[in-house]
Amino acid sequence: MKIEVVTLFPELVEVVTRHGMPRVAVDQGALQLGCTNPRDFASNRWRKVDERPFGGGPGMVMQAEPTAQAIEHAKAALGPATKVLMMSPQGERMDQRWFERLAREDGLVVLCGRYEGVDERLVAGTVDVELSLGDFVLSGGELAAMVLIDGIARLLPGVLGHAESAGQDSFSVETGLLDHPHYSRPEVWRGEAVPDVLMSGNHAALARWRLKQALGRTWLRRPDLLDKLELDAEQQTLLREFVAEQTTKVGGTS
Ligand code: 9D3
Repeated sequence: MKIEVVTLFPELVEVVTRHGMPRVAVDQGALQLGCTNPRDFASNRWRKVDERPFGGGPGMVMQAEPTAQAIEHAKAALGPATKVLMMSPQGERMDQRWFERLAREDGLVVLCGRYEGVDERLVAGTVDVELSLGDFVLSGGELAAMVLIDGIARLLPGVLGHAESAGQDSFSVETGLLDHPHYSRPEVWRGEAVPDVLMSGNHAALARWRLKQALGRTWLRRPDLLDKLELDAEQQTLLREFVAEQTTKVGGTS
């Protein structure tokens, strides 16, 4: 997979492949990351790429022409059929399903907006999809692009240790549940022991406990995720057990 990011801050975006899974993906040859800077296509002596908005208002707008030339340059490296994504607060909310879909592409161009936005004539004419991280205000699209690259890198074939599949993830579309809690050595830490079931060696009981914790935590923290699922009989029993234990806990001594 080749990703070309169109950005006024290439040095910021390149940081994402210096650590962790995206770095592994690059080292293994599963991912290539390049950046193209619209500033390199500015036609004025000052390499200026922003202008005041027609109609007035605060801030500046990224101009269409240098941005278009940067996208065309990026696309030339990847082939004319390559999808152009734009990181934008007006976009569709990114989620795991977007990562899974995009990880199947051979290449992507990712446009990062800065200032108040990008000239709409360019957006309408060249951008295939606008993607957002969520309903909060960032100062530009670069961090969103880095999130996207991180999320995609770990899905590329051969990048994750092959034992785990992406399907076991907390947010995988497959389980639709939050993850169960994790514990490691020492068995007692500052007076607190790990749950007995983890030390019992009973694999069936462990699997049931983990599923129960995953169901219970999803019920507590993200009930919206549970609404989308059809729980089977065992899952319903486990969740009911979790809920029963929870209400006795909250009740304290009662
Ligand atoms: C406060 C500025 N807003 C005026 C009403 C508009 C605005 C313009 C540009 C808000 C944010 C930005 C820059 N943000 C992004 O480019 C961005 C973003 C975000 O801000 N939040 C969540 N996801 C994303 S993806 C790209």
